[in-house]
Amino acid sequence: MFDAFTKVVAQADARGQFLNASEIDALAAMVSESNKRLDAVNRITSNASTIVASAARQLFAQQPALIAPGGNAYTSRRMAACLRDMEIILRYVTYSAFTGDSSVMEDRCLNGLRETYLALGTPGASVAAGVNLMKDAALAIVNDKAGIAAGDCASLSSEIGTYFDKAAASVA
Ligand code: PEB
Repeated sequence: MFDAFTKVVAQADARGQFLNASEIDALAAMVSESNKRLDAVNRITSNASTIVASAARQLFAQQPALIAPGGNAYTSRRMAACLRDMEIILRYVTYSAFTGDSSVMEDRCLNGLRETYLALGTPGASVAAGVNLMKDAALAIVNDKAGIAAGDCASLSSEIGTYFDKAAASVA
């Protein structure tokens, strides 16, 4: 498991080189902007159940077959498993956003997930659609201007977006 710092160190070590100026500059920028990152992680974390519930509601509105008899989220057991899976994926996105690196999510959540869904008969494309809906809901909350010091969060938002994209692509 890497974070933005250990990843750069591992890459430099593999080359047998010191950290170069652009690597140090990039990490220094990450440190100087770190309050935004912590605020974003805090906002997603403290609104996790809202993000999961609103994404799931939209997913089932768009794909009603999932909750119809015989559907992959039909019966409260499957519905509970589905909401739980969405929450697990969102949790790993927050870890990735916190550390600035997706390896924790790739290693502990996404690795083998496509094969798991294939074996379960759970439609990966629908899970991916759910992840994309969580992305929209989470980024709307991250970018909410209310109650927070104004700042440019474009690059942080797009970085966080890539973690959702990675999760969606790994199961689609
Ligand atoms: C992954 N999901 C399910 C299972 C596992 C995971 C291992 C089988 C065991 C169980 O039922 O608990 N577990 C989950 C995960 C990690 C993990 C991400 C990462 C560390 O350990 N059904 C739908 C939607 C979708 C869904 C498309 C978006 O209609 C999910 C939610 N996952 C779903 C369902 C099941 C499941 C299991 C319905 C139950 C499948 C079944 O038993 O029929």
